[in-house]
Amino acid sequence: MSYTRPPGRRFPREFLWGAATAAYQIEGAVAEDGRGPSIWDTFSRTAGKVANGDTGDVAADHYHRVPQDVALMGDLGLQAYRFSVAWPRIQATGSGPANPAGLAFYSDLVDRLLTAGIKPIVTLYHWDLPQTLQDAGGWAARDTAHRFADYAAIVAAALGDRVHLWTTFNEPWCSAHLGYGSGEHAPGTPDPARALASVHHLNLAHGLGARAVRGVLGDVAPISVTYNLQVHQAASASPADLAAKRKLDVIANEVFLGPVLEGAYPEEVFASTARFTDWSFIHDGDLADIHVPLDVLGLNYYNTSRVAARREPVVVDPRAPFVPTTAFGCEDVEWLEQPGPRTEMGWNIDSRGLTDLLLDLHRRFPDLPVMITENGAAFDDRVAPDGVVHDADRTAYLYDHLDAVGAAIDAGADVRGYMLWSLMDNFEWAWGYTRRFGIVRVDHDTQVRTVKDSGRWYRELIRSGRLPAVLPTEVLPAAPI
Ligand code: PNW
Repeated sequence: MSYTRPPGRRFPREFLWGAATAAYQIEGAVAEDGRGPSIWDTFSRTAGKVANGDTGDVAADHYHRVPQDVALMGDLGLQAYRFSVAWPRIQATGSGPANPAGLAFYSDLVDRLLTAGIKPIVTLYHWDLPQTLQDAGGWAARDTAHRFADYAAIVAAALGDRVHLWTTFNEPWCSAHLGYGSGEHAPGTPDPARALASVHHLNLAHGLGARAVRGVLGDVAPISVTYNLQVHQAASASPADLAAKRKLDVIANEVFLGPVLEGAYPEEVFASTARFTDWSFIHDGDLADIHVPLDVLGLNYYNTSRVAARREPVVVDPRAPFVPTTAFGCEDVEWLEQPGPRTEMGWNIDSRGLTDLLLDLHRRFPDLPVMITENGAAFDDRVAPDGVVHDADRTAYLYDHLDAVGAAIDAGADVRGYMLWSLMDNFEWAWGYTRRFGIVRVDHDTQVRTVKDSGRWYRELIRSGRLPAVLPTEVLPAAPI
């Protein structure tokens, strides 16, 4: 008798299955127990910045619901939970002595997770900069990097070896490029010179923060950083379109990957941004500080984009006012419409892009394991009369992307885990509460949590460790009637 392996993908035994959130998006309780204001409190209270004027004042009220939320994670069978620590809970103004109530909140959360058999994955910075530090220049000011290192040491000392994996930063691209480029995120003031200074100071803060954590916990402390690497697909293989892709890769990805993983900025970026800055904020010794060995690279993946060189020559008047954009110095590049289906964010769905990205990273950094620290989708969830959310489109998105992760693993990529975005519906930044990413529905009026169909499907996947060869028809999107 021969044994036939069941079709589908079996993930490695040690593969870590989890879900992710971020402090400002779920906690609420923004003025409790000594928390100071952050740039997102300020931004969300500024008219016109967030849909419906929504704020994180209450969010999913997680601050008051830790026991039940951890129980929910246990019910879902999560093996890991990725959350962020709110800096303004630890230091209300971003410097000075630690606030014991803030530390106690996260220490209690970590203990409860461990008791439930869930590994804590801690992000030190998920965008909620103390407002006092913003008033002193924010990430455009070098001092903020030193303040971050002090804060990182405080949290490391308090949570210590109970943490499975430390992440210094979540998506510094968003802090610099959305915060000071497009202005869609806090602080929301487009200024390319400050954006590029922020890029460098975020890199510096990563290096100093990683060193601070290891200074407290020893070199054994596992450290990562999370990037939302942008996948730019060239519209053709012409030299002009490939050059356009490279130019965007440099300004979006290489300005982080280069210094952090290779110890140098890509040379091209100095020329493409010369109009905005001379990069004199890079001091002697900074690159050595930034380039610390990492244990894991965190990757957030949602979609791809399609790019080309503009056909007509572009003449830029250096005295013209800055047009808000995240692609500094890329006026000669154009974005094309991606074909295919989209999520409620308007983002295209392209799971193949994830396999390709993981394999590219594996070829380039063969010794650096990767963790998917976010992946998921917003859809227009409808609640059935029985209270259930039949979110087959979300399940299909998750299925396709996990299949893409499995394909990359089978082809040799070292992927250690998958943190689904998100555990629960939450404050989706500039979109407020109008976009839902959760596998658990949160009623934003009553705070009642309801596991969606996708959550039940994910629990079964975790239990079996195996992705079936085809998505069972009962969880496929219902055909339009
Ligand atoms: C990430 N973009 O944000 C964040 O890490 C999460 O906090 C967030 O909720 C999630 O993705 C879904 O949006 C992003 O404009 C926000 O390209 C905006 C962009 C990318 C990522």
